[in-house]
Amino acid sequence: GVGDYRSNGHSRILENRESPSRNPWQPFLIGVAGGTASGKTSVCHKIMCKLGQDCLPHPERRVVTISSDSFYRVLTEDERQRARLGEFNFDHPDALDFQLILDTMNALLDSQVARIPVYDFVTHTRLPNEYIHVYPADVILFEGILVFYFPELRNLFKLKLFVDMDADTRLARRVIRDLKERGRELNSTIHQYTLFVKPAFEEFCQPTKKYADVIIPRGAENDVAINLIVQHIKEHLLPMASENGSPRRSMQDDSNQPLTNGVH
Ligand code: UZR
Ligand code: MG
Repeated sequence: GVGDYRSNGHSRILENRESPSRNPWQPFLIGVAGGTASGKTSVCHKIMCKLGQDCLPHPERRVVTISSDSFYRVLTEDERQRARLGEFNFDHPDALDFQLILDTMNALLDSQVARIPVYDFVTHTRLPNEYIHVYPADVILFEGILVFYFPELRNLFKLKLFVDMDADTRLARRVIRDLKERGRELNSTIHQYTLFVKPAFEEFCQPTKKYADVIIPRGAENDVAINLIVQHIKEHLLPMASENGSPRRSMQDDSNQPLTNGVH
């Protein structure tokens, strides 16, 4: 939904900027890569839940997830025609608007509100005058098959996760998802997978696994790995836990509580 990316980090950003003794506040940017249907979205959701974010109203969330699906390039008429015939490769890095991704991530790291386009997969254009506003949060998860492909983007991540899942499981899930959620036909799903998805995974996604700090086998099922990551995120955020003598609620002490202390 449109509100999904919302998070209100304003009050604390301003407070931190007024404190000269402290490094400028920056969101903790996490990249989440992995093949199609590997469980990237589910892993991000689980991380948010375990940080107590899912139960918060969107404007109060301190953790936001952004998907690279929002950043597909607007296609030319010729490309759109090919897309309609299933002959356009959406799994190739060129299908993404890399500059817009970079500008958006840099804006968020610079504590600015970012405006993200809403991509329409039916027309392969961006919905006119429709944007999702992302407010700088404490933790920003950016997930997508190719988020480690571009070096400039890759270097912005403070933590890089690769969600690993067997290719046959991913194909099975992708087929079910395309048929159920995307209204596609079995034949065209298999055709697209064979022609584009699989080769692009092997050429552009799989090789980026080596850049990961943590590889998560079995994807979202792997609660042990997800718990370790959540613990790491909490520890990284801990130095910011108190402010001007008024202690923030420690994220470590109350892992089941939402991170709402900046919101008054
Ligand atoms: P993941 N994709 C869609 O087919 N429709 C959408 O609305 C969004 C994404 C496909 C995309 C790529 N290619 O293969 C894959 N196309 O989903 C990436 N077309 O998404 O990482 O969740 O599998
Ligand atoms: Mg997904």
